[in-house]
Amino acid sequence: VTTVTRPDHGPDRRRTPATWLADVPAPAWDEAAALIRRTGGSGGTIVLACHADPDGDALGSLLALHLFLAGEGYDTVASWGSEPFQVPPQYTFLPGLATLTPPGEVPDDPDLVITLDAGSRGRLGSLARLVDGERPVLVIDHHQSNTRFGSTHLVAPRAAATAVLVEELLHHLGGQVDVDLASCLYVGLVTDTGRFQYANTDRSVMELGSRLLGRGIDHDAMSRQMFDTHSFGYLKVVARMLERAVFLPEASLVYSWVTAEDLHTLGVALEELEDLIDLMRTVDSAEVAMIAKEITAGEWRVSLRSKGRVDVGRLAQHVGGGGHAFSAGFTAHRPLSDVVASVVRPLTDAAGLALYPAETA
Ligand SMILES: [Mn+2]
Repeated sequence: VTTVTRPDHGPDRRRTPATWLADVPAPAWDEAAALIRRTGGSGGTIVLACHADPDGDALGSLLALHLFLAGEGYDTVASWGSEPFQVPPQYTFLPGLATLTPPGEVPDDPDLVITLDAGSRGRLGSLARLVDGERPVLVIDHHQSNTRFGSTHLVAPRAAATAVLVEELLHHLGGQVDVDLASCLYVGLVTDTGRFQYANTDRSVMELGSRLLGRGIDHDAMSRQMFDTHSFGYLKVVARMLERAVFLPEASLVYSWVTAEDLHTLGVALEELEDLIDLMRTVDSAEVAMIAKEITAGEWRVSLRSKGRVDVGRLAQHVGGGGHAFSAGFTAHRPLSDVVASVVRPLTDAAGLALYPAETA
């Protein structure tokens, strides 16, 4: 049993030993902290990059680490490699958004790159080039499919969110989590746990949530904007998606799609559709839910969710994507019927692909 000593941050820092901690070799934390301190100490530039088209965990993790390091006097630049460089409307309350740098203005030759919530080099979009070559790259992530593309890795597939890992790193850096950092971390935690409802929600998640609430965050206002606020056009997109929904019992799959034309005519941004999949996954007779969103003509971004019996992370990897056992995705440039077939085939031949976890409770 390895015990990790953590600084005492007051009475609200009670902890249950978290299972996910065992995913990261203990020395990696000191290595990561030393790397950051060494770079900062010599006046070096640190580029922080989360995955392209960021979700709540990517944004929250990016901003928490960026705000902390900038506050400590580090020269940090925070960005992600996709255009338009725009924060989805549900996350505009996040602190520090004005300090973000568009990808085109990110320095080409930083002294350290830290990636957040990105499972592979490709997920960094136009910033992927920064992890090539000799410079140190610290990878902070919780995707089971992580390809270990850096030089130092804080990768814990059992961590509920990248924000969980960032909080741990902050403590190794001797950082205090103030209300702004807590707000960022909470966004990562609440979105990646499906509002504390997915199977990745364990005691350590609830305790982190509790610690963050202890910092005085405005969690109810944040939740309202993240989950309960939509444009009128969004309702119409939902209506079209539901109307098209298809149930395939032989694959235990329910799926639907949203076209680029829907988004254009109804004036809805792709980023607003992050939680559509949660509606699809409520269908009682389907183990797997899928939504395909058309980014540009013929290019589909596909989200997959599993209720737990099927490993959709492995399914997504099989078709060129990645993710977690119960939440994953991929991008495909082919006709929708082919996209659907590429998912249905392995689902109807699940034994061949070993999509099902070994033991089922
Ligand atoms: Mn995440």
